[in-house]
Amino acid sequence: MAIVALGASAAIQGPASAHTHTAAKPTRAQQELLSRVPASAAVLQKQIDLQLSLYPGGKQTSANEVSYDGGNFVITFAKPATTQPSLLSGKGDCPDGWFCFWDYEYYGGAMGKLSSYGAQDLWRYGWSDRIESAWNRTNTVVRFYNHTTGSHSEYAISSYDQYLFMVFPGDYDTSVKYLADGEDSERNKADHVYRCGGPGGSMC
Ligand SMILES: [Ca+2]
Ligand SMILES: [Ca+2]
Repeated sequence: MAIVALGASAAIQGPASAHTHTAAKPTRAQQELLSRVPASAAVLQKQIDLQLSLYPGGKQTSANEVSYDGGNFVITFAKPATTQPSLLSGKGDCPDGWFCFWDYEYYGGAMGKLSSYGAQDLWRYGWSDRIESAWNRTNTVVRFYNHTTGSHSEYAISSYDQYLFMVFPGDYDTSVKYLADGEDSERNKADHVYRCGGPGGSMC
């Protein structure tokens, strides 16, 4: 397995773990339900139930939140609304110290958030090919990658992963990313993220 070097010297690899993608692939209807801005609390709960059945291991922690891996990865579902998803900003849901990403541009729809260093596989939480906006509230760079083909460790970025974009730390224009119409080469593509830094990690 080839490991892509990010920056001057660092090769990035974490604990070995097979990246097998054997779980059932959601149907188009299931995907549509998960990505919808729910019209009612009942639909919201259906989304959460579906999330937990398709991607086991999570726990519902509030009316609109599901938490995985002891809080390592948290999904904040959009609150029930009848307006267009693109008009709903969930930016206020992203806490300091985390990096957050949304299903729609301009922080719309469901939000996922992570704060761990190193590589993470979004697929295992049902977040492949969904991201249209992101905000980095950590203190290090976060990079987003598109998985192309082949399998590799869940906790590494490999030569199979195509770099898409990065978001910088700090409260600047460069710490947010919108993938609007016309940015189809990056939009709804990310499958892996890499947060630079951490003990022994690359600063990229
Ligand atoms: Ca999306
Ligand atoms: Ca992808």
